[in-house]
Amino acid sequence: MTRHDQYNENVAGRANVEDTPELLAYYDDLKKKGAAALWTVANKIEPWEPRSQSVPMIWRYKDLREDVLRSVDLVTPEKAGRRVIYLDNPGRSDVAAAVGWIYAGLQVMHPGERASAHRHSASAIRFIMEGTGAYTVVDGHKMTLGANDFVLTPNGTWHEHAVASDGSPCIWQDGLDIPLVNALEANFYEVHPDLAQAVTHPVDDMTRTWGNAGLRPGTGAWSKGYSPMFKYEWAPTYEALSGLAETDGSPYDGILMHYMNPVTSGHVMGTLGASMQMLRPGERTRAHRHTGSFLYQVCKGSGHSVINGRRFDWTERDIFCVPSWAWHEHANASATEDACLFCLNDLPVMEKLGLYREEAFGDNGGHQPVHKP
Ligand code: GTQ
Repeated sequence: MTRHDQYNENVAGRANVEDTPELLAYYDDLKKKGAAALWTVANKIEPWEPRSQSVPMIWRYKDLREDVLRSVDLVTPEKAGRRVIYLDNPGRSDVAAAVGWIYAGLQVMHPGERASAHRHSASAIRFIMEGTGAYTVVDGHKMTLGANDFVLTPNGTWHEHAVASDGSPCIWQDGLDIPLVNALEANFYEVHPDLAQAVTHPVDDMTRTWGNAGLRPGTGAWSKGYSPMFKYEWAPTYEALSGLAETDGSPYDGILMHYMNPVTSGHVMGTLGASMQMLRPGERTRAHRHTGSFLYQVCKGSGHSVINGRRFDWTERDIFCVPSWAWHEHANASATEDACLFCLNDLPVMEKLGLYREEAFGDNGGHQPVHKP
């Protein structure tokens, strides 16, 4: 029982009705008619504050990588559709989410392999973890991808993934809003009639057109609800963060930059946002919490995060989640090297619906007491 639940027992306006035989019979009668008494569920469906069902957790790459590679010998991309090992949060298994309403998986592809083109109502990002030669085609635009680059496949866009025959085996993280779109009962899926798309534009044209600091193209309007940039590269991202290393940054996040739709300055897609943050050598942030679901991937360095009082040590390529309203703080383990965390989140949804809320951890100099495991 939380402090709030105990308090709840004696608070006017909160449900506090004891079962009697008469009431139980009444509830049975209502159930038969497809109805129920609000006071039997009110405290559950209207908690004092968000109660995430997602479990804070870490997926360590050293534990999962071999299993991901093994899938290559077990199934073909043709048969599996997509050869992916997904991250199954024990609190969210029923909706196949890694955290909140966000799905994530690790996909592996060998040189010369290709997944057939399809489109769906769910939006996706694909973040490259290792390997060379990966590319994605989105609505006829081909994007080449290296480690720590990511590509958008926004809802409704035709997309297919492949690895060039002169590349090396690639593993990437898929992140999609599948659980959210399913919760909204709005998910459609279609296979491309030709199974493969024609590339109808110069390679990497969308990033070359829209990815120039301080410049926008003189021709061509863009009014879709997602970024035209499609691919975001690691090198300029890291350069931008490094250029800010001398500034104060955020006490909760170090140097954090959101990837943006260059047309609106808003999030990259309507339902999924992404950011990259740098923890400078020796940096330890203060704890805070906010609504929204957050899935981090360690791109560089090592350190730890404390999430709801539990310490999670991480190193490159590990993935960990911060559920909605969970206290969290991060620390870089190195006194000489920076650490970088990529983060996929549902901030665009929280912000658009007016549900974003944030709170600082006040006690103990802004740091959570850490529970012993
Ligand atoms: O490539 O669009 O990991 O539809 C799961 C579902 C990837 C994809 C996943 C998908 C995709």
